[in-house]
Amino acid sequence: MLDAFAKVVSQADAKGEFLSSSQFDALSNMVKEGNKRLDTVNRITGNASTIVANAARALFEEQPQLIQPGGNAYTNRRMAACLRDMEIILRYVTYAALAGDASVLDDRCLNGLRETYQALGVPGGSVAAGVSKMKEAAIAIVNDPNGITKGDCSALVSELASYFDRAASAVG
Ligand code: PEB
Repeated sequence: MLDAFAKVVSQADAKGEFLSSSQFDALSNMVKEGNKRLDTVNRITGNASTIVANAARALFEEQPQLIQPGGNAYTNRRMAACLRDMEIILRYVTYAALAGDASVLDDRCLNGLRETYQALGVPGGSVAAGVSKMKEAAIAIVNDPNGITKGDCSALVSELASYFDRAASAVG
Protein backbone atom coordinates (compact mmCIF):
# COMPACT_ATOMS: atom_id res chain seq x y z
CA MET A 1 0.00 0.00 0.00
CA LEU A 2 1.35 3.38 -1.06
CA ASP A 3 0.36 6.95 -0.37
CA ALA A 4 1.18 9.88 -2.62
CA PHE A 5 4.53 10.40 -0.82
CA ALA A 6 5.63 6.78 -0.79
CA LYS A 7 4.63 6.49 -4.45
CA VAL A 8 6.94 9.33 -5.48
CA VAL A 9 9.77 7.83 -3.43
CA SER A 10 9.33 4.43 -4.99
CA GLN A 11 9.17 5.86 -8.53
CA ALA A 12 12.31 7.92 -7.97
CA ASP A 13 14.15 5.02 -6.37
CA ALA A 14 13.26 2.71 -9.26
CA LYS A 15 15.13 5.14 -11.52
CA GLY A 16 17.89 5.87 -9.00
CA GLU A 17 17.05 9.57 -9.13
CA PHE A 18 16.52 12.38 -6.65
CA LEU A 19 13.00 13.75 -6.42
CA SER A 20 12.16 16.05 -9.32
CA SER A 21 10.86 19.58 -8.91
CA SER A 22 7.51 18.62 -10.41
CA GLN A 23 7.20 15.84 -7.84
CA PHE A 24 8.03 18.35 -5.09
CA ASP A 25 5.46 20.80 -6.45
CA ALA A 26 2.72 18.18 -6.55
CA LEU A 27 3.43 17.04 -2.99
CA SER A 28 3.77 20.58 -1.72
CA ASN A 29 0.38 21.40 -3.21
CA MET A 30 -1.06 18.30 -1.60
CA VAL A 31 0.18 19.45 1.81
CA LYS A 32 -1.06 22.99 1.23
CA GLU A 33 -4.52 21.71 0.31
CA GLY A 34 -4.47 18.97 2.94
CA ASN A 35 -7.39 20.26 4.99
CA LYS A 36 -9.69 19.95 2.00
CA ARG A 37 -8.67 16.31 1.67
CA LEU A 38 -9.30 15.63 5.36
CA ASP A 39 -12.67 17.39 5.21
CA THR A 40 -13.60 15.36 2.15
CA VAL A 41 -12.75 12.05 3.78
CA ASN A 42 -14.41 13.10 7.02
CA ARG A 43 -17.65 14.09 5.31
CA ILE A 44 -17.89 10.82 3.39
CA THR A 45 -17.00 8.78 6.47
CA GLY A 46 -19.59 10.57 8.59
CA ASN A 47 -22.29 10.00 5.98
CA ALA A 48 -21.28 6.51 4.90
CA SER A 49 -24.45 4.71 5.97
CA THR A 50 -26.67 7.32 4.28
CA ILE A 51 -24.60 7.11 1.09
CA VAL A 52 -24.81 3.30 1.04
CA ALA A 53 -28.52 3.11 1.92
CA ASN A 54 -29.59 5.72 -0.64
CA ALA A 55 -27.43 4.24 -3.39
CA ALA A 56 -28.81 0.76 -2.70
CA ARG A 57 -32.40 2.04 -2.68
CA ALA A 58 -31.84 3.81 -6.01
CA LEU A 59 -30.19 0.68 -7.45
CA PHE A 60 -33.12 -1.55 -6.46
CA GLU A 61 -35.58 0.97 -7.88
CA GLU A 62 -33.75 0.88 -11.18
CA GLN A 63 -33.12 -2.89 -11.17
CA PRO A 64 -36.07 -4.38 -9.22
CA GLN A 65 -35.20 -7.90 -10.39
CA LEU A 66 -32.35 -7.85 -7.84
CA ILE A 67 -34.80 -7.93 -4.94
CA GLN A 68 -37.33 -10.29 -6.50
CA PRO A 69 -37.22 -14.06 -5.87
CA GLY A 70 -34.09 -15.41 -7.54
CA GLY A 71 -32.45 -11.95 -7.52
CA ASN A 72 -29.01 -11.37 -6.08
CA ALA A 73 -30.27 -9.22 -3.22
CA TYR A 74 -33.31 -11.41 -2.49
CA THR A 75 -33.39 -12.85 1.04
CA ASN A 76 -32.08 -10.88 3.98
CA ARG A 77 -28.77 -12.69 3.81
CA ARG A 78 -28.04 -11.56 0.26
CA MET A 79 -29.38 -8.06 0.90
CA ALA A 80 -27.06 -7.80 3.89
CA ALA A 81 -24.13 -9.06 1.79
CA CYS A 82 -24.93 -6.49 -0.88
CA LEU A 83 -25.10 -3.55 1.54
CA ARG A 84 -21.93 -4.77 3.20
CA ASP A 85 -20.12 -4.96 -0.15
CA MET A 86 -21.12 -1.42 -1.02
CA GLU A 87 -19.92 -0.24 2.38
CA ILE A 88 -16.59 -2.06 1.94
CA ILE A 89 -16.03 -0.44 -1.46
CA LEU A 90 -16.92 3.01 -0.08
CA ARG A 91 -14.56 2.49 2.84
CA TYR A 92 -11.64 1.67 0.52
CA VAL A 93 -12.47 4.72 -1.62
CA THR A 94 -12.12 6.88 1.51
CA TYR A 95 -8.75 5.27 2.24
CA ALA A 96 -7.55 5.99 -1.30
CA ALA A 97 -8.80 9.58 -1.04
CA LEU A 98 -6.91 10.05 2.22
CA ALA A 99 -3.72 8.49 0.85
CA GLY A 100 -3.99 10.33 -2.46
CA ASP A 101 -3.24 7.03 -4.16
CA ALA A 102 -5.36 4.16 -5.49
CA SER A 103 -3.08 1.31 -4.46
CA VAL A 104 -4.86 0.53 -1.19
CA LEU A 105 -8.14 0.29 -3.10
CA ASP A 106 -6.59 -1.87 -5.81
CA ASP A 107 -4.63 -4.23 -3.59
CA ARG A 108 -7.06 -4.79 -0.75
CA CYS A 109 -10.46 -4.46 -2.38
CA LEU A 110 -10.57 -4.59 -6.17
CA ASN A 111 -7.95 -7.22 -6.88
CA GLY A 112 -9.88 -10.37 -7.83
CA LEU A 113 -13.27 -8.85 -7.08
CA ARG A 114 -14.57 -9.34 -10.62
CA GLU A 115 -13.70 -13.05 -10.42
CA THR A 116 -15.30 -13.31 -6.97
CA TYR A 117 -18.56 -11.90 -8.33
CA GLN A 118 -18.39 -14.17 -11.37
CA ALA A 119 -17.94 -17.18 -9.11
CA LEU A 120 -20.84 -16.09 -6.87
CA GLY A 121 -23.11 -15.28 -9.80
CA VAL A 122 -23.45 -11.68 -8.60
CA PRO A 123 -23.90 -9.32 -11.59
CA GLY A 124 -20.83 -7.07 -11.70
CA GLY A 125 -22.65 -4.50 -13.83
CA SER A 126 -25.19 -4.02 -11.06
CA VAL A 127 -22.44 -3.59 -8.47
CA ALA A 128 -20.86 -1.00 -10.79
CA ALA A 129 -24.20 0.82 -11.04
CA GLY A 130 -24.42 0.89 -7.24
CA VAL A 131 -20.89 2.29 -7.03
CA SER A 132 -21.79 5.07 -9.48
CA LYS A 133 -24.73 5.99 -7.32
CA MET A 134 -22.48 6.16 -4.26
CA LYS A 135 -20.16 8.40 -6.29
CA GLU A 136 -22.92 10.89 -7.08
CA ALA A 137 -24.09 10.96 -3.45
CA ALA A 138 -20.57 11.31 -2.05
CA ILE A 139 -19.68 14.13 -4.44
CA ALA A 140 -22.88 16.00 -3.57
CA ILE A 141 -22.01 15.74 0.13
CA VAL A 142 -18.40 16.80 -0.43
CA ASN A 143 -19.48 19.80 -2.52
CA ASP A 144 -22.13 20.95 -0.05
CA PRO A 145 -21.12 24.56 0.73
CA ASN A 146 -22.85 24.57 4.13
CA GLY A 147 -20.77 24.70 7.27
CA ILE A 148 -17.40 24.73 5.59
CA THR A 149 -14.86 27.32 4.41
CA LYS A 150 -15.54 27.90 0.74
CA GLY A 151 -12.79 27.02 -1.70
CA ASP A 152 -12.04 25.32 -5.01
CA CYS A 153 -12.34 21.58 -4.53
CA SER A 154 -12.62 20.64 -8.20
CA ALA A 155 -9.28 18.84 -8.43
CA LEU A 156 -9.97 16.88 -5.29
CA VAL A 157 -13.49 16.00 -6.40
CA SER A 158 -12.26 14.71 -9.74
CA GLU A 159 -9.61 12.67 -7.96
CA LEU A 160 -12.35 11.27 -5.70
CA ALA A 161 -14.52 10.53 -8.73
CA SER A 162 -11.63 8.61 -10.28
CA TYR A 163 -11.50 6.20 -7.31
CA PHE A 164 -15.22 5.45 -7.65
CA ASP A 165 -14.80 5.02 -11.43
CA ARG A 166 -11.89 2.69 -10.83
CA ALA A 167 -14.01 0.55 -8.50
CA ALA A 168 -16.95 0.51 -10.93
CA SER A 169 -14.81 -0.47 -13.90
CA ALA A 170 -13.02 -3.16 -11.89
CA VAL A 171 -16.30 -5.08 -11.56
CA GLY A 172 -18.58 -3.73 -14.33
C1 PEB B 1 -16.85 -9.35 -1.77
N1 PEB B 1 -19.13 -10.40 -1.73
C2 PEB B 1 -19.71 -11.59 -1.41
C3 PEB B 1 -18.67 -12.51 -1.02
C4 PEB B 1 -17.48 -11.81 -1.10
C5 PEB B 1 -17.80 -10.50 -1.53
C6 PEB B 1 -16.08 -12.35 -0.81
C7 PEB B 1 -18.85 -13.98 -0.65
C8 PEB B 1 -18.80 -14.24 0.82
C9 PEB B 1 -19.94 -13.63 1.56
O1 PEB B 1 -21.11 -13.82 1.19
O2 PEB B 1 -19.67 -12.89 2.51
N2 PEB B 1 -15.83 -9.23 0.43
C10 PEB B 1 -16.59 -8.48 -0.56
C11 PEB B 1 -15.69 -7.35 -0.88
C12 PEB B 1 -14.50 -7.52 -0.22
C13 PEB B 1 -14.61 -8.72 0.60
C14 PEB B 1 -16.07 -6.22 -1.76
C15 PEB B 1 -13.35 -6.61 -0.31
C16 PEB B 1 -12.31 -6.62 0.54
O3 PEB B 1 -13.75 -9.19 1.38
N3 PEB B 1 -25.93 -8.42 -4.64
C17 PEB B 1 -26.69 -7.64 -5.45
C18 PEB B 1 -25.99 -6.41 -5.80
C19 PEB B 1 -24.67 -6.52 -5.07
C20 PEB B 1 -24.73 -7.86 -4.39
C21 PEB B 1 -25.80 -6.30 -7.29
C22 PEB B 1 -24.28 -4.05 -4.78
O4 PEB B 1 -27.81 -7.92 -5.86
C23 PEB B 1 -23.67 -8.39 -3.67
C24 PEB B 1 -24.49 -5.38 -4.07
N4 PEB B 1 -22.18 -9.95 -2.59
C25 PEB B 1 -23.42 -9.64 -3.02
C26 PEB B 1 -24.26 -10.73 -2.68
C27 PEB B 1 -23.47 -11.71 -2.08
C28 PEB B 1 -22.15 -11.20 -2.02
C29 PEB B 1 -21.10 -11.92 -1.45
C30 PEB B 1 -25.73 -10.87 -2.91
C31 PEB B 1 -23.92 -13.06 -1.57
C32 PEB B 1 -23.95 -14.02 -2.73
C33 PEB B 1 -24.53 -15.37 -2.32
O5 PEB B 1 -24.05 -15.94 -1.32
O6 PEB B 1 -25.44 -15.82 -3.01
